[in-house]
Amino acid sequence: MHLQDVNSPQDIKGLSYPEMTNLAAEIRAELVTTVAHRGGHLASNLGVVELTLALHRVFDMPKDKLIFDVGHQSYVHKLITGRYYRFSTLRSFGGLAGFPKREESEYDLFETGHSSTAISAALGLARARDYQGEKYNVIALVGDGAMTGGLCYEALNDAGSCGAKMILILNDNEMSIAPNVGALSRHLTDLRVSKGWRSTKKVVKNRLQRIPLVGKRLYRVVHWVKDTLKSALVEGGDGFFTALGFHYFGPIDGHDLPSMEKTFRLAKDFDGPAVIHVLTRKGYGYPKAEALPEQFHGTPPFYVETGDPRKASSFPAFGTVMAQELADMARTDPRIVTITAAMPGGTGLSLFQERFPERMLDVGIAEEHAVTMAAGLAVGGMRPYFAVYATFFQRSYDQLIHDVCMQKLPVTIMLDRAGLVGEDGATHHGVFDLSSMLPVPNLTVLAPRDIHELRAMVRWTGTYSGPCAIRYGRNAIDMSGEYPYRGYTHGQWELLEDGEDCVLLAVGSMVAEAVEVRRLLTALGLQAAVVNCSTVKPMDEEMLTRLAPRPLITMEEHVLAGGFGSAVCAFCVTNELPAPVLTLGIQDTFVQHGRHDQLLKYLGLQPEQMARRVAAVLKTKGKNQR
Ligand SMILES: Cc1ncc(C[n+]2csc(CCOP(=O)(O)OP(=O)(O)O)c2C)c(N)n1
Repeated sequence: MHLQDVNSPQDIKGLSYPEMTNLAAEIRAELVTTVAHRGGHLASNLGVVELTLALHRVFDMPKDKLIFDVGHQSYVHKLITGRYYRFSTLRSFGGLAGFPKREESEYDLFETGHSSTAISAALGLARARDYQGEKYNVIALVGDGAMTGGLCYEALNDAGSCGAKMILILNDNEMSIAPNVGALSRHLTDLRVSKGWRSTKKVVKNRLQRIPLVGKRLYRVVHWVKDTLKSALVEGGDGFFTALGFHYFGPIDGHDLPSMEKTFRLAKDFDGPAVIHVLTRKGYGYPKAEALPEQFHGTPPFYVETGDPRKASSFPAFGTVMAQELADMARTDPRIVTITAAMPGGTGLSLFQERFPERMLDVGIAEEHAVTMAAGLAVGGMRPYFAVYATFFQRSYDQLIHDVCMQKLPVTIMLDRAGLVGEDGATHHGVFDLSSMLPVPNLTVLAPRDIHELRAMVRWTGTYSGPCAIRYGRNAIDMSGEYPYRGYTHGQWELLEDGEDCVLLAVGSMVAEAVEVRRLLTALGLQAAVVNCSTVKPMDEEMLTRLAPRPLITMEEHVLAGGFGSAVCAFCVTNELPAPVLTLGIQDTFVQHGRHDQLLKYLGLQPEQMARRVAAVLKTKGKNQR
């Protein structure tokens, strides 16, 4: 049986273990080839090959329900649930998603992308099953990194006390994206140590007992030392989960199919909440990923032979610039401290960490905690900067309002990956931040046009004593060739180009697009002004009032509802100015995955499309048409 013959999990249930070993090797080869071509989450998937196969052999999906936490490790599951032939389209526009998708398959029961949701969702399902008198198993597959998220503990607390039958598979590879952090991670290490002792025990027992005469006595002494040491090291062993009302199985080797299957069967028969602690190795089977699991957690397309990315980025990304600037400021300002929620590399903060290891705090996947903890730091006299992807910051909304802004605390949020992120898709686009932040009193909201403006804004925050958020996108932008940056003045927009026929009011990444739209409009005989609206809140009301008599067009890589365009409309209506003739942004829809430029095109936000719409609206409104 080869991978291409596997149409459903039924096809692998009867295979022998040697056949399964071959299948696992074919799956790994397919993972490496496809991700090398498309980019994606490689190391995590390589680590769960045997684990996923064991789950599908012991349980009866889709009758039994499997929920992936985060969902980035669902590629193996996709390959054996009828999607092998579409797997080469992974993460491409119109192709398979990189995360579970209900519309893709009945085996993708619950959509994920953000971390730490699976135990809650599984408990909900288990309760629904019990309310409806049905019989099936519910399994949540959760990584040790995801277990740093607070939602997991709310769910464990509830599940352990309600006693519903459900299985939590804890996939422990000692890594989040970066090495895992926190007290639970230490506890899991203790459990691993206890396992080490258990296998050592077997070896020691066999070897010592083979020594004539003294062997048995010596073994008893060693055994006593071992147990004493073990209890000192493990301090209650599996106590954490059992204290919460879960039955604990493990730890077991997540690359040993037979022992996993044996344990899964035991757990299947257990009537109540159970946790199975499975040890896996991230990147297993592809030496480059095993050696560099962080780099291969989420990788751009790469060369299989060398592991090198196919395309090198040409100048520093926004996150790098942010981290460098903060590190420079931190030399003279000892109050500056940075925070990441398990993303030191992605946010750029690892650069800050290199220079100030004591002043970079990795709190785990705990965005809510990060913000409230930042508020505490600020009250204590520090200047915290929390660098976080816009999509994950959605988690911290109440903390932003209640803990930071109400108290006017000097906490700065560096919102990375704002706008469309591309291949990671709907769960990861950062397109709701302005709508949520603009209504919050006391909060300053900024969006730089390029890396130079970001640098200036970061520097400015050092002089500011209130809450501030700075949003920037994934792709680095440098406009200094055509528009050298002249410096940041808080509350003032930047008029980059003037023009009589209309005014393009653009935010962040859209400023460079607006320049392009202007060029296209010029070719149509229309003169457009271009404004870099870098302070989204407060707006430059004076400039807006001055420009409003001309037809206004707003441009943002963000949903239209409640975003920048809405704010401009509201200002104009309130101040009896003519409202914008066109607001360009994302309609009321969840945008799927694909290349950034493809998504912009799909949404009608490419410069040519925007220029056509602007020209059309100016024509129909009959305003300033030459
Ligand atoms: C709320 C949230 N914050 C951050 C992330 C980014 N993220 C994706 S996977 C991951 C690490 C997950 O580690 P783990 O659960 O152990 O899975 P592994 O990749 O190690 O198998 C992080 C931090 C996320 N998906 N959701």
